[in-house]
Amino acid sequence: MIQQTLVLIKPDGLKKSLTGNILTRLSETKLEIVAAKIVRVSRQLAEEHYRHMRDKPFFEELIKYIQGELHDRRKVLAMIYWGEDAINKVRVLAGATNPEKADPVSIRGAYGRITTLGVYENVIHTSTNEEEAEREIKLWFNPDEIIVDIYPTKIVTKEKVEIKVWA
Ligand code: IDP
Ligand code: MG
Repeated sequence: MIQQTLVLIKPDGLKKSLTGNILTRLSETKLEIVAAKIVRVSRQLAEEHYRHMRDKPFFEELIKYIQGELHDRRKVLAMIYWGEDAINKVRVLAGATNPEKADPVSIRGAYGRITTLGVYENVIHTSTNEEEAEREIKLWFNPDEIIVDIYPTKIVTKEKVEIKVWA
């Protein structure tokens, strides 16, 4: 089945200069990148992205982590990978959530670590299933940032919207 999945290179991945390595590993999947951007993650976006974790004792640390406050890199690289069986293919390459339990040749197994404060720094996020992928992709991207039509869209007329343009 053709699917799409959200991939984030988290701030620890960027700080450790792993972007090239991770993209090379992901290219083994033969999936296509159909959207990509660098994002400065707001608290609101972080909380919404990790809303399923809000009752965890490490939630506050997790929010700081994805916002880059633990690594002095206030950005993530957000991408959408698209193609046959995309969700599972990327999940397998990423490896288990806990970097110590992840297959040592997976991305998380090779590059992740567990900090003394307890949050798993596992360098990459990837959606778990189709429902999560849809929720996450719609949270991180607008339709016109994606070069293929993946979910239904509609045209709305917005009045008095202020946008920044080149001066
Ligand atoms: P996933 O990223 O593999 O989908 P989730 O359960 O959705 O895993 O958790 C989101 C993120 O929260 C993980 O990637 C990891 O950074 C962190 N995390 C999850 N479970 C734990 C835990 O038990 N201890 C510390 N950090 C965790
Ligand atoms: Mg998850």
